[in-house]
Amino acid sequence: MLDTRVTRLFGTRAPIVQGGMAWVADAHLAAAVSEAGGLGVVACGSAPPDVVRGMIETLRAKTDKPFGINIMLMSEHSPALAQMAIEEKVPAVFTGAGNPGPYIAAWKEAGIIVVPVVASVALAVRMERAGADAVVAEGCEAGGHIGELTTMAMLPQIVDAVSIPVIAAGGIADGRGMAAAFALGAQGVQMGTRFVCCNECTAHENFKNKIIAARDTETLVTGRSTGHPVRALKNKFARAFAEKEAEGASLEELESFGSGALRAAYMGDDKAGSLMAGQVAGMIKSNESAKDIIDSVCEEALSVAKRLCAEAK
Ligand code: TUI
Repeated sequence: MLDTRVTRLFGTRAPIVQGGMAWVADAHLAAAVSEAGGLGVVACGSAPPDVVRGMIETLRAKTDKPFGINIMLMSEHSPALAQMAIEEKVPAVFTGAGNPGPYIAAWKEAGIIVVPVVASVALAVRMERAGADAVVAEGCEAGGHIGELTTMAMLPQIVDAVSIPVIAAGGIADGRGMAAAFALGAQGVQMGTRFVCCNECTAHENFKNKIIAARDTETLVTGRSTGHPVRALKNKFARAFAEKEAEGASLEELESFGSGALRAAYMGDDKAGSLMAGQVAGMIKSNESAKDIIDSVCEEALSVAKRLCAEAK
């Protein structure tokens, strides 16, 4: 269908990676995405290794297709999770929210495909030198923990700076976004928010319905003052967090206010929960199966490419 360096790297049918969203990206979502021809990714979030082992076992009982795990490097468990990935022989490890440099050699030795999520050219270059197989270039349109740069500006700069394949993330939810990312030099895309509204995603329907109801301007970035900016849907929690931040609350106070908010959103508390979602929330209008999402995104990207070719004549 769409054969790129990214499909060949992972052995998938489609060059689509599912974002490793803490709580939301469990074994059920990841298995459905992998089974549908994309790369499903189990998010470790703040879970300890034994919980993630159980998730990997559940996923492997549902599909024999390739998959990945995402290690969020701010987690206290990340050194143990890095080791667990080797013991479990996971096909691919993605990392976020930090520099995975110290782990890369051991993962490569174990035959694991290593894909750090980066938010700058400098980190992309460092990751290539350290042996990464690809990078995810994630712009600040994304939901959750973000960097400074937009996908549109950052992606071509990373593509020019590295030789490994680049997977675009942040602001992509359909085939037009995929075609745009490919025009900028990406060879794959990662989508998170679109997969929250996936039938196989176990997040509470209150969370999914908030994304489906969201308009373009309904996300908010909080946490810039703490050095950990996070994009989420505007709700009671996000507004209260922004207010505390503006009043100069301490890092400890903000951290304790925010702790547990991601789990609360997953469980259906759309007021006290942190409904992390990207700026594309306004484009998502319904829940669909993982297969329908992957097939329609690829089909639309191909039809955009054909239209551009026809218009270029
Ligand atoms: O990691 C993400 N997104 C996330 S992690 C997360 S869990 C969380 N929960 C509560 C508060 C905060 C986070 C929710 N969403 N995306 C990948 C990503 N990585 N985006 C940006 C980065 C990044 C930023 C700076 C990666 C590396 C970096 O610098 C590392 C260095 O040392 O230079």
